[in-house]
Amino acid sequence: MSAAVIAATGLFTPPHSVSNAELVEAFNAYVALHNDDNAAAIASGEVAALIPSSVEFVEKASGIKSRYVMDKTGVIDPRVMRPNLPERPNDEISILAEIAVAATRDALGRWDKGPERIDAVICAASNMQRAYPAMAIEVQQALSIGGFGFDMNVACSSATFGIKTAADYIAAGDARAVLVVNPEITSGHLNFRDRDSHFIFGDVATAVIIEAADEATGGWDILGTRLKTQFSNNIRNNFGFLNRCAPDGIGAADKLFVQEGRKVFREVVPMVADMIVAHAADLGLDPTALKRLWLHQANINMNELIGRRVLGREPTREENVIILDEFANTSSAGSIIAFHRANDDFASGETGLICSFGAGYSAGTVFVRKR
Ligand code: CO8
Repeated sequence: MSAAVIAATGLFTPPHSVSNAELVEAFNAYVALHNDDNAAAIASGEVAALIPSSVEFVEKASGIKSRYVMDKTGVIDPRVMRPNLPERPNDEISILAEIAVAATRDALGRWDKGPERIDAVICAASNMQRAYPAMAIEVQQALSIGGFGFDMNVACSSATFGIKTAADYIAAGDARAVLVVNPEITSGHLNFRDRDSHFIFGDVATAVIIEAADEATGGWDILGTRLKTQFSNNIRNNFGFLNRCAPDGIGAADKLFVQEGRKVFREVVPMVADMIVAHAADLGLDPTALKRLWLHQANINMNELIGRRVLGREPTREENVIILDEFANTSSAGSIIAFHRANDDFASGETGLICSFGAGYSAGTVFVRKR
């Protein structure tokens, strides 16, 4: 049985950044168009008037200031309100696999070995390009990686579930190194016409190479991994292959992301904080002695609360890394971006925590120690 190491990480950042001001301007232009088009029905009470969004609310409620998207033109056009991403022919790599490959190339540039040393690819993300063939196999093909690949979806927790799966393959002797990619084009399933959530998400891709400890030079020892799920209806997306079979017809809104944000906040914070503290105790680690938390990036107030409960003090920005101000919620990739961006200053023996949480509910903890 071989212990596993996080050997390298990589990041792909999409070409377009959208500020809160730009997003809110587009939303409010859409609201004005809707209210004008439906003036008579609104006056008679048949249709409810839409209410504008506000930059101040978005920043105060979430901490988000901007987000990256794969296509900005459609997102900020009040008559479109979704990214323009043309379909590709079957002989071209899919857009999600393409950004996963870009993040992987970044990770490979930070690793002392090549793709021929990777024996498995896991694409762990909250939305897949299609049912099959798997994106992971496209990535394998694009980078000439041997072995096997498959896709898995645990919403925002996909990356930590993927890292645990990879570490288990290594422990079982099934692979020398495993690539976990997290391509997230969340703008494809975000309802930019919904005032409650139009600002929440952003696009990105991350990659993590997990390697057998006895083959690795440097990197991060994985001290322990733990996963948890608990059913909740508070974050849903009902898009699926059976939609077209519903005899009564279907509404479109619930085939995009929907949530009860307040309930999620209230229920997930204690669940995750308790999980982290219990997992640390089982590993013989003092959570208050962790040098850094790389938490899932959904909401700054959530991260500050979890940080306080875990570290037992008001964490500094250095201890509790925030990247959601720039990236928004990038689903599975958030904690990996935070880790990727803020780990250079660790000395050998220092410990930290990668932690994700989200729909399901689901949560994953990965404690790491610099080698
Ligand atoms: N502008 C101005 N005012 C607004 C706006 C807006 N845009 N939106 C709401 N308001 C108003 C409301 O009308 C309400 O007014 P009133 O008090 O008069 O009724 C007031 O602001 C407060 O509204 P809320 O209670 O909804 O606001 P909150 O303070 O709770 O903040 C948040 C909303 C930011 C959504 C917050 O609840 C939150 O972040 N919760 C946690 C969410 C979370 O972590 N979700 C995890 C989801 S990620 C996941 O796992 C899914 C993966 C799939 C991703 C891919 C799909 C795209």
